Amino acid sequence: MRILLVQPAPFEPGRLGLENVIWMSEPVALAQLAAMVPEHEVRILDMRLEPDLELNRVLLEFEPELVGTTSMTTDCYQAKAILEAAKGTLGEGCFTIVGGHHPTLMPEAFEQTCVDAICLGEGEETFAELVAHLAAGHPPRSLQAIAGLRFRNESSSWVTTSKRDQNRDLDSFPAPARHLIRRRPGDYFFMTAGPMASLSTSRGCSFDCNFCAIWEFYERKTRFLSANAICDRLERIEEKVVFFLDDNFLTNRRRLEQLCDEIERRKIRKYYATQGRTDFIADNPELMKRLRDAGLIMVLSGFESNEDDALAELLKRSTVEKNRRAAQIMQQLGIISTGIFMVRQDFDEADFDRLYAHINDLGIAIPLVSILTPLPGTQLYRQRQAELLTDDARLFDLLHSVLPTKLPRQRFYEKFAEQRDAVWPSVRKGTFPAIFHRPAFFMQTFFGIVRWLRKRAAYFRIVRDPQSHLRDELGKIDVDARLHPAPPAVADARRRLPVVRETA
Ligand code: B12
Ligand code: SF4
Repeated sequence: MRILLVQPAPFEPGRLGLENVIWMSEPVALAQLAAMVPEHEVRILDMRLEPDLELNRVLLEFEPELVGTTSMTTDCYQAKAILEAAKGTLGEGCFTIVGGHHPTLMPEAFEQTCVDAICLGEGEETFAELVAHLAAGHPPRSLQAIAGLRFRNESSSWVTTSKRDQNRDLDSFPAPARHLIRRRPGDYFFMTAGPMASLSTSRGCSFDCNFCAIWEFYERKTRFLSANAICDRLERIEEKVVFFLDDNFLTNRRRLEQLCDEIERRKIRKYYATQGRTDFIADNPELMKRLRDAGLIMVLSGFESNEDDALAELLKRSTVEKNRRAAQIMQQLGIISTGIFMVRQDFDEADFDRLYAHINDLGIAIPLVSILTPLPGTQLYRQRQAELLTDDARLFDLLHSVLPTKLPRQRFYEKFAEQRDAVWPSVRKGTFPAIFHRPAFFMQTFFGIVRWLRKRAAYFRIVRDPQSHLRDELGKIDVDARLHPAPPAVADARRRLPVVRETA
């Protein structure tokens, strides 16, 4: 079977968005699916890196019998546009499917005639069974036997099949078919570091922050690729820089220790970036040192707030003190800290200033300030759905406020746009120790620095301009609704559930 897997582009290239300047990762989900059907002819097309018309060219030239795409919430319209183009060009003979976080958590958004099936949850086995079914010539509207799908049946009604188990040992999945990803220098990067490969080494998280759906997507279970399997994959990766995509890589101490042992034993010399919680860093300085020595260069963590109450409200189950300690440890070790902070809709001007002062006090090398956003599938979404000003998926990018703000919107965005300049002392304080401790790494990123400075200049013009936020909202957020004051805090609605941690 000819299969085309397409990574959607952010809906308007060049506007606000992480991919533009901060983080562009390989289309790992698509490479993972491709690895499940090695007997078929599969192509991967990353539309974030291709001209718009490339999709039409490939559709006409390759004539795929199946087109699949993936979607976060913000990719929703572009993902549908891809499947629309496939149906429009190739007709009903081309089977279309979408999977990923948004289709799983909000499948109704994809129940359209250009979509034949929606993959719910983890995709590997569902996709392999679907391809085998279609390749054997079985009817495309009769998929009841394949678990983990929502599909259009013969009478064009949407039906859901039985639930797909998400228990399979991660080591038993084949490694992603990375050879199908076209990689040119500079395509995939984190800030100045690249060329960069991406590797997912665990699924799920044992915490339950109310703004995040990872733990719900993976049904409160966390599964890990073993240290051995990680190293087997690392040895096949040419890139010097590897991003471990796990949402919470810094957990399960035993696995991390085994990973350090195995990297040392096999003499794998690479640099690693990843995501992890600050409380783990604060509580495990020795292990962080070992990870640094094994090549860990950057950790992205959700610091979220300068107030313990706000952290408790988010069910973050950590403290400002842990954040502070983690920032110190990373400076001491020369690990670059990327810190995500959240601006809330009830912020007044002094709250913005206090947050920026706090970031400068911590000395985070790469501080990223986002806006509290109830993403579909989260507890926060369920709590605050009635207050949403829009359901336009493009604005759920954490850079626009989909809830009413206490400050007038213009002023809210003016204060938000101040961040780039306001937290510059933090960048200096956080970056110099890293350069001092890791000169070899920074020398290697020279071309990345040049490339990044060019992108940054274009990007900062947009980010620094509060009007760009307001322009993006035109026609999407009701002007009258912008004037509504923020409702009182929803503290009563807090849910406090016991946390189940891995036994390390
Ligand atoms: C890398 C990454 C990015 C990259 C690009 C992602 C990409 N699509 O290539 C970048 C940095 C650009 C990014 C940006 C953002 N991201 Co992001 N990102 C991730 C991350 C860490 C890894 C994605 C990944 O490759 N996972 C590994 C693969 C194997 O897993 P998977 O994608 O889930 O795929 C499996 C299934 O979903 C399914 N599947 C997926 N696609 C398909 C397609 C088909 C056809 C089928 C059958 C199955 C299928 O099968 C796969 C294998 O089991 C995830 C967290 C995570 N752990 O997944 C967050 C995540 C996807 N991001 C998220 C968010 C919120 C964002 C941002 C909005 C905000 C932010 N983080 O700052 C921005 C939006 C950017 C924009 N355009 O405005 C949320 C999405 C929530 C949602 N409701 O959509 C996640 C889940 C993080 C979280 N903790 O909530 N992100
Ligand atoms: S610790 Fe991170 S991945 Fe886990 S639930 Fe909280 S935000 Fe999500």
